[in-house]
Amino acid sequence: MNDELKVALRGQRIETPSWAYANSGTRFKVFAQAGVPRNPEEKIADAAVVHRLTGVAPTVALHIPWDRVDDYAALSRYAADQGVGLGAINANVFQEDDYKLGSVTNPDPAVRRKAIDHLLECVDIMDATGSRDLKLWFSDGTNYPGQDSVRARQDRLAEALREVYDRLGEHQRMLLEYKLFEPAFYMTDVPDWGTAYAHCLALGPKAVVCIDTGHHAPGTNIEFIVAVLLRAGRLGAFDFNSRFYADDDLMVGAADPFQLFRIMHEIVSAGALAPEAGIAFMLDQCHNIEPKIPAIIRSVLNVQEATAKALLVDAAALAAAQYSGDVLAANSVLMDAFATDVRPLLADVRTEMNLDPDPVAAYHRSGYAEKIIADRVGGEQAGWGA
Ligand code: PSV
Ligand code: MN
Repeated sequence: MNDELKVALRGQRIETPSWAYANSGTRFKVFAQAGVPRNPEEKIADAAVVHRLTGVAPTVALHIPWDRVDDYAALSRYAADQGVGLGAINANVFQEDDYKLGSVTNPDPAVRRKAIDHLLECVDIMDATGSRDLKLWFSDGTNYPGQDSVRARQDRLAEALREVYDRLGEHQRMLLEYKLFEPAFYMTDVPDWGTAYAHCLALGPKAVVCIDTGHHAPGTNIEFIVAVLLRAGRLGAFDFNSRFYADDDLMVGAADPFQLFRIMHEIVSAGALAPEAGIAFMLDQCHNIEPKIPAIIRSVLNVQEATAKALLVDAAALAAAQYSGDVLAANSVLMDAFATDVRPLLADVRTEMNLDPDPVAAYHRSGYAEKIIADRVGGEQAGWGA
């Protein structure tokens, strides 16, 4: 049993986001940190450090235009030299003045054209980087009742998604991400998993839903959404992070490790953990006040710990308790797994992978933090939005 579990943990893949390595903040203040990357290459170098120390973070997601370069094939080669690959390409149709009233749902056809062209450009980039996934999140929505027609906006969205979907290559996918609110406050055009799922169904099998764990109303049962989308074959990815209040983008597993465990339990029990199952486990976080690289390492470890606990659930005992209607026994099976301290097991897994059992301590000992602070002088630090 332990062997199988260790194989699953060794094979786990967690993608880190380029923007988490850059400066970020709230709308009140960005607190710059020393040594932060100044360009996509330096973000990739930091992601490679996280992978070298954890062994399970072999890809880094890009956000366009924040990570725009002249030669994406060269960027891909640079990443490979560092020991990582380029992952999902995240489109950005939320930061230009033209998008005040929406991007692909904007009432103005010229703005819609501009937004769709950007999404198509992202597919061109995927061709160059070899990325499988195009991640689409739209800030589109309205602030006031009556501001625009809900139905017309859905039509415009469907039309835009269709054009982009038809441009995808055979092995490329569209990840459609939903978000309840923000920046639009009355209505978001893709507010929930049901809306995202309905669009994906209409598009075809290459369109799948991305669950950002921070994008729900408080109290939402996210693991239920996971189960339903898995059953429908339309769960494509996670944007992992933690929230206390809204879209807080804190470290995954920090606010509610039990929720993360419940999510991973649905994944494990559906046999969807291995990369071949096609679920991309990505982080989408901002480290506004804490040092970024150790925070990202900590996040990877938090996902691993939740996964190890989910793998420890005694599936046979759970099924027997469920079948016999033994409510308390069934619940105990889950709670026993959740209460297990899996840190020694994960330390063993790392040792067997020739890694330091404590990646955070190894990072602090490595001198990398001091090196980037000394090296990365001059130039402009990348920030959320650059
Ligand atoms: C939107 O809140 C979001 O979750 C989308 O995934 C964006 O691409 C990302 O955040 C930007 O940090
Ligand atoms: Mn996200």
